[in-house]
Amino acid sequence: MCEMKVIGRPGSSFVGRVELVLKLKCIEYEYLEEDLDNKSELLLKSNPVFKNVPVLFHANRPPIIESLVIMEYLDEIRPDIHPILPSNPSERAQCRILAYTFDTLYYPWTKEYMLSPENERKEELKNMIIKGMVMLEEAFVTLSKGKPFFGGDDIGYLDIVVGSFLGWFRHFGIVFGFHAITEDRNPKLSEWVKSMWSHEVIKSTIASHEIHVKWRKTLLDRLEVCIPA
Ligand SMILES: N[C@@H](CCC(=O)N[C@@H](CS)C(=O)NCC(=O)O)C(=O)O
Repeated sequence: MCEMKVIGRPGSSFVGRVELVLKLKCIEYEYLEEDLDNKSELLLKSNPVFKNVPVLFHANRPPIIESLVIMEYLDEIRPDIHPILPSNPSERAQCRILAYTFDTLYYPWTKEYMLSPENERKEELKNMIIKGMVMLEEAFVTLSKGKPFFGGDDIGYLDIVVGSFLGWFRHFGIVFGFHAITEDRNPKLSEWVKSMWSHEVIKSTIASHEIHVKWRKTLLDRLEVCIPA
């Protein structure tokens, strides 16, 4: 029996982060698929405040929520295999600041971009995302020190935080013709995207375009339910 279990949902980048770390650290886990339209007792009991996925269970310890917290937890309990956070405290702090920025700004912008029916707002968000990716390019240059990943020679914390959204970036390109990362604006990040997609663990974890299409449809359907007639 696996001592690690993850409640997840296909196409969730946040769940993808956790699965990426588990795979990179060669930790076996059981995946418990959640129906977010009909939440299980297990989810409601283990994450009663946010009621979202991922949730990690490790043996009999209390459940752990929030993808970034879970990532750090896994790094702490398995520091010997594929460490993901840099050992230098200042670089670690930079990584955490960028992850926080990504989750509190860039992610809500991308979510609103894909759900907004208004072209004017979409255009505004597109420009905000583009600026965000230019800032991320600068951070990449500093942190990667000329190596292919934020983490250096191999995938690290920020590669996972940002890379878990590569499926959505691909989706935006296919569906809206919007490329958040381009060679002229983000030459280094474009190389990074190629390195990421050629990494076996990334290829086998990021959900397919079809799953992203379904997930976006679910989110749009939910919005319709919420709009008063
Ligand atoms: N900050 C959370 C965000 C998690 C999140 O938003 N998960 C979504 C799936 S991608 C979810 O479970 N949403 C609940 C719902 O749709 O009802 C994290 O990093 O884990």
